Amino acid sequence: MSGNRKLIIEDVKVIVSCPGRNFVTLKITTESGIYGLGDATVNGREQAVATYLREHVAPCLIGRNAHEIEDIWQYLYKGVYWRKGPINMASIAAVDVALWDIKGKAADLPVYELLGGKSRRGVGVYVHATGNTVEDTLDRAGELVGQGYQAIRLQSSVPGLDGSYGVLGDKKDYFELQNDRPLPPEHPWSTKKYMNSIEELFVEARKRFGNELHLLHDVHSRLTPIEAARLGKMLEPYDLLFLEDAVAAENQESYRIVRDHTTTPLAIGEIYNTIWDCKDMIQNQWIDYIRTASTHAGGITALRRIADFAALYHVRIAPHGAPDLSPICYAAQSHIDIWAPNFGIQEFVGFGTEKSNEVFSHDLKMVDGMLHVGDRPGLGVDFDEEAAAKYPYNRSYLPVSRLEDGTLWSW
Ligand code: CS2
Ligand code: MG
Repeated sequence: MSGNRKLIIEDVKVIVSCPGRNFVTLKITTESGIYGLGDATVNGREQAVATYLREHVAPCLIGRNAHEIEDIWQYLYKGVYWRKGPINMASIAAVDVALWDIKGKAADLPVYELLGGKSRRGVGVYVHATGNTVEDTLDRAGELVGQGYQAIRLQSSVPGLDGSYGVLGDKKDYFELQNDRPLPPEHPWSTKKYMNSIEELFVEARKRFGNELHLLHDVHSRLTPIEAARLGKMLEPYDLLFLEDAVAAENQESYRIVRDHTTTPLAIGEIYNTIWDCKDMIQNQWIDYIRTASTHAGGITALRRIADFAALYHVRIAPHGAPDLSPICYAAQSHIDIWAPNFGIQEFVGFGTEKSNEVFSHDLKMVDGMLHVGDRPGLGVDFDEEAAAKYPYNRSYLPVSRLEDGTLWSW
């Protein structure tokens, strides 16, 4: 394999920094000086993926032609013998995204043009309203509606389960950096208490906002299939855009039970690493939205493949967009979103913090609840290494969930 326009990879750098959150950033530089950026952040396990990249992946990239994205992807997937897995796939994703960035810069085109061009004016998003009570949650949702957002995910603490679900006891949002705690914070869970209280949130939301606003909800995999089926039926009158992660689905077949009982649209996939993890779910049409993220499912090359496969079965993409995905991942997904014919909706939780904006820059814009992708060549993101050096890695864990008797539960 050659090609006349080789862009030889000269340097591969892995930078772990914590500008408000821990991010693993990959920078691939070619002999021409053109460089590309990738995100390899696996929340709570950042050093594992950084070491994997530094020790095992970087040496294989030096001297290769950066244009050969597909061959490098296959080399890192099939070639290592050990397929799939979050650490492996986040590493492949970071390389893949950095190479797309390089290809775009070399072609002087934004990545979405290389994918086939724009399919829509902007990318529709959903935002989060979270609170300790139904009223707090809906007040927050009201503010977001006032800012022009048209789709809102509602999460409220469960009465009787102190600090659970969505908001911690000290009001620290559950996906903020938990670095003031040496070990994962623990939350109590009771499916009974949750099922007894959840409907009120949506009853009140429809009373307050009417029927036009899109509403969503994330169950964080805490139910069994038959409980999820009951929840789906319970929420049907409130017309959700989707119900997310109702059941943990290492066993994809679980979704058949949920699907057979409810017309509430279903979404899953933020922790899936490959197309294989969602294959049965998509081809049996058990879900409506696939939420695989660029960073966790193998990059732009893999996400494009998942999107095309899903399109055959009327499944739309709704990529994960939590704050533990770096702005580089967010940019990569936005290019996919603006192109994919079967785009559904993109999760959006803001453009980062003051610190992260010092380290990462991007050309995305939010206008009236719609994300607009800029036309800079490549992904349109940049990374300031000097600024990143000011914010060293800071170990932090996601919370864990336990039943009231102490049994460890899904989160
Ligand atoms: C969530 C995430 O955004 C979502 O839908 O499920 O907040 C998730 O808990 C975190 O990204 C975990 O890293
Ligand atoms: Mg989720």
